Amino acid sequence: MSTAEIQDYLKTATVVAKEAGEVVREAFYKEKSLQTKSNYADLVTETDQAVEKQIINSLKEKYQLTSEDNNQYEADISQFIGEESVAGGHKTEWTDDPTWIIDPIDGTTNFVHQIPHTCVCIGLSIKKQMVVGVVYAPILNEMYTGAKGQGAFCNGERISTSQQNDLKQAIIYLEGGSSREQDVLRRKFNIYHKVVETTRGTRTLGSAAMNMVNVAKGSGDAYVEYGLHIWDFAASGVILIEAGGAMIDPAGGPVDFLSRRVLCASSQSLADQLSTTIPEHIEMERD
Ligand code: 2AM
Ligand code: CA
Ligand code: CA
Ligand code: CA
Repeated sequence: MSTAEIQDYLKTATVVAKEAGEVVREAFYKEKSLQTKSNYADLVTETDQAVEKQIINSLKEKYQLTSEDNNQYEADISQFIGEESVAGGHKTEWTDDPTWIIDPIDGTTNFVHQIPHTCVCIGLSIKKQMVVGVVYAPILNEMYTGAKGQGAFCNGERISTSQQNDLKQAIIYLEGGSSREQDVLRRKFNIYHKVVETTRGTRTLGSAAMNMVNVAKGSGDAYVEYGLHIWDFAASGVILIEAGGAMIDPAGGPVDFLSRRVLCASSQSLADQLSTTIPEHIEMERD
């Protein structure tokens, strides 16, 4: 794929994310229509679903994949992986085809509670390699973009990681997550304990993508998570890598987007240190 083609995809994703973000912003201070998914902490709103449909329809329109009936968009979803479409029964089938990977609202709980760290995520993979990533946080007015080999930007300004190499001086993002399974929580909080003990501090933004882009711009140094899905970290992953960061499996070795696990850091050295510090790794059921 040529640089010009990648640029075109990035431009499209940016425009579509901006339009989606307007819808999120419009709904942010209004009453939400809310449902729970797997448990009482796993939320979805009508806005999540509406925004995902809007994004998919806009991308189909741009690349001439329009179906006559907008409600039929799920019929040819093979090149789209979106959280709410998967929740609606579509399996995560990630192929070598160009695939848009969409999280319409990352940080739904923040969105529901009017906490501004909430964002629209759009990534593009080609041959299972992430080539474009856009994370737009409409309440914060932050548009993060990244394209393979072309750097990472926030509102058009180049961003880079902190290059922090000393775990003792590092700030690590961690999340409680939305699982309420006792075994997962016990392991998560063992990890939490060790990370607090060995680092300068921990932070929780309530959005996987916001944690990742903050590491990408040097506001904090690492993030480790178990329980994610590909749409939670595909787009922000491109931005992080292009900003000079490293993304690995928490137990070491290359990241696997279907493993539900990720460790990202300002540098490879910090990623490796954090990986070996973590006392146990949570095995998740793969996507
Ligand atoms: P969401 O808002 O799109 O559902 C909160 O912990 C962050 O992690 C959010 O980015 C949330 O995405 C994502 N997340 C969702 N389910 C999770 C889980 N079971 N474990 C960890 N993170 C999860
Ligand atoms: Ca969700
Ligand atoms: Ca998410
Ligand atoms: Ca979501």
